[in-house]
Amino acid sequence: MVSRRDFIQAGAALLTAGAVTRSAIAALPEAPMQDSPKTQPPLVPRDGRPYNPVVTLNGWSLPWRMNNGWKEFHLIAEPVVRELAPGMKANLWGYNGQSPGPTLECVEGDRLRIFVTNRLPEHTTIHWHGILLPNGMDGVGGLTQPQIPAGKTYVYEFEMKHSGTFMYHPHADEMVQMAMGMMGFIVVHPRDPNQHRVDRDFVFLTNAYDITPGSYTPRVNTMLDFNLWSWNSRVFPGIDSIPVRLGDRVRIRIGNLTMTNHPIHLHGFNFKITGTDGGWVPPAAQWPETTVDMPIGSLRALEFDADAPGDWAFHCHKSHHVMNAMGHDVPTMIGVDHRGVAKRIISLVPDYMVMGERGMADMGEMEMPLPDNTLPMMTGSGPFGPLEMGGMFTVVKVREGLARNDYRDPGWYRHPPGTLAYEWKGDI
Ligand SMILES: [Cu+2]
Repeated sequence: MVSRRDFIQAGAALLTAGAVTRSAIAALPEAPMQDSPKTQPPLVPRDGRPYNPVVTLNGWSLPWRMNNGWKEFHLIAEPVVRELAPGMKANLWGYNGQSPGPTLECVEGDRLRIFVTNRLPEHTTIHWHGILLPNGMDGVGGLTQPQIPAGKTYVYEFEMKHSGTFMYHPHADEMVQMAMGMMGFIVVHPRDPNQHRVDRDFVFLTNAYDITPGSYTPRVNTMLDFNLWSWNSRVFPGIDSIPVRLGDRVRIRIGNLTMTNHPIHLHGFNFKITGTDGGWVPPAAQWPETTVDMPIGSLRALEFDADAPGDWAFHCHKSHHVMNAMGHDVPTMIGVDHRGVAKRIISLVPDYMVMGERGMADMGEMEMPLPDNTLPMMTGSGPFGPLEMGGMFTVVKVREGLARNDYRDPGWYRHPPGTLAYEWKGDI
């Protein structure tokens, strides 16, 4: 019944709608699984209405089958192991092999039938955030439907009445299930593929985890003091870059399912907010920005013309959200001269390291011993040395001459002569 991991690994060609076996037609739709945390190529629609697919950052879109005019998806709620970045994995809950779950893509006017199989140890539901639908399909456990018990499958059926950007997540034991990573993206494309058309259309969710250094499972009772701030359950340097062709019109759709706001900042361009989970923003109501503050439980679609080549940082502007676990509790040592003290401590503790008295940049390049399964607080390296980042950070890489559907990392930008900051070698 379930098309397993080899289905996905067979390549992008198989990752298209309608790739189901004959025996599955009479039963539940297949539930494709994904075992890679890397950004997958866009899922080009093979049947149903045509549309221009999105690219899910460090994620994928779920194939479907058409059945008598219904577009059928099959989500499996289940425990998953997600790599947050190379060197750290987490025991999360998610859908179809990953957290977040796969992006569901459909078209305005589509009738959706979504099968949800619960393989969690407790009950769950799915709420379709922002979608206008019959009350009994809204997925609020206890209010609009019975909870889906462990081991059972429920079916949701509704028509997609308007295009836009939406999310899905449980409305059952919500604090635990969202802290464990259960969420996903829904994109409803316009009926006319030329409406709201862009060249590259990226999607991701913000989420956050509190994983004690050296352990694997999030502390689900944490309210505010998370130590891993992630995009699609990945942290820098595990977040893939966003490759863009020079001159492309680019849309990035972001949903916030954390418990705080995120001011997301893009270098090198100004953008406009063209959509929210309430719909498209009319052009007359759009204003230029370089930072969009993401309210909790909301979506923003930002758009810009990628008219400047380069490696442009793209990140949350809360500085603690661009660092990883460890170090939040380190005392501030700037200006403290502890040379004399350090000598005496080293005679007792030979491995003792003094750090922080000139700032904390040393931590970006120092290979500190860390517990297993723990990422450095400030990490990553670029063409000029350590980036000293973590968490919600990646790079929009704008390059001339990329192929239309090429989403591979183009490497680091080579700055033309005369366009790079340089050292003053004269008198000071
Ligand atoms: Cu943030």
